[in-house]
Amino acid sequence: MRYMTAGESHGPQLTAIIDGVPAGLRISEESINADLGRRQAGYGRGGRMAIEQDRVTITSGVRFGRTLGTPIALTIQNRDWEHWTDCMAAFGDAPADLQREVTPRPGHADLVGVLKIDSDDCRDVLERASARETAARVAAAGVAREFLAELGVEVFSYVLSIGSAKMHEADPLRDAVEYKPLEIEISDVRCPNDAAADAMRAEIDKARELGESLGGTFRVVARGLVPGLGGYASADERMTARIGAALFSIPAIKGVEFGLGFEAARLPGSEVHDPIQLVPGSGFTRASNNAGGLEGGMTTGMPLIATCAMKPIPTLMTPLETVNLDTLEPAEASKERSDVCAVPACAVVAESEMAFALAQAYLEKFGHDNMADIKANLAAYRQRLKTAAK
Ligand code: EPS
Repeated sequence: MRYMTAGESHGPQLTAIIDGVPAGLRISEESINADLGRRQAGYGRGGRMAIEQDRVTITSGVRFGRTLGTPIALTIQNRDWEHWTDCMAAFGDAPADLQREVTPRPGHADLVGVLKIDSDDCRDVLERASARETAARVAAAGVAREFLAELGVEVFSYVLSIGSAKMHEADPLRDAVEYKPLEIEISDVRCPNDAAADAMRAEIDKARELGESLGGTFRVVARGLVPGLGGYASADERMTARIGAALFSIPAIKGVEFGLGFEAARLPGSEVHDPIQLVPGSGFTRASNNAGGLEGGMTTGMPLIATCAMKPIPTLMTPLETVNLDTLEPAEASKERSDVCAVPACAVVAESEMAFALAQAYLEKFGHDNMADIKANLAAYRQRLKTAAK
């Protein structure tokens, strides 16, 4: 299963095509729309989110609410397009009064992008490099999420820090799986701790006043996985690499850790590795989950826990120094409407990326033609693991 997206931030629409989805999977536009809504939300978002109300339209690959096993095409309209029809027209000449973007923002794709494609207008780059594209990813991954849900897998995320405001966790790798999705979803910073959430909002307010932007960290957790997804034999089978690549593909992600992550490099082996236990009639388990659900490039069956770091958004209302690409003189970087903080939104995108990577691994292991065969294969595998543990 794979997907591809197309679309500019201020073009008419975003498009995603997913190929390799098994037949017989029940999907609903409502649940994809719910994920799109979660991606749009969050304290610190900017004016664009007041314009958009992202909703998916599915135009192929689904009949009577079930997938056909054929490519699924999804689109999301950009409501803002109506304000950009001249500036972003696909054909015709550029308007005489076109304002080219010639003051690239440090931290965005603007400068390196125009150098790479030989353009004199950063808009040729930034329209696609914008994180708006992640709406199409969330829509595509909505199908993967429905697939995982049918197999008993849940993927959720929560925000750990925004700027210097951080949620305290006594035992992070245990706490991470205890949070209830509802207490995360009702928080506008996706943080289940009220005091930490207040501190995060205060940081965002302060940043907005200063013309600043803020990054942060969040965790993505997948529960209900079977052991043995991915593989140990070859580099491209390893889930650590595959999920890591998926998470690093999200704009602004600067760090990804699994389980203890960097902390594991500081501790002796006896405090890092998770003792193996046998639960008769059920299977093997671990006394702890420092590995974050991955061992030898495969899932262990314990919750998969990734912690991600997002850098602050590059568009600053108090801009940094840049160079004007026309005059080659020092200048202030462009400022256009943007978000002060999009960490909660980024966490939802990361859920989507993790869900897609996990769905691919399930399809590899249990077949990909249709849901009935996949479920039968999964049940047989679970039974073998239980029997082996008698
Ligand atoms: C975004 C839409 C964008 C930005 C943001 C993410 O809308 P606009 O550019 O019209 O304000 O709010 O993009 C960025 C942070 C970025 O760096 O490009 C969205 O839909 O998520």
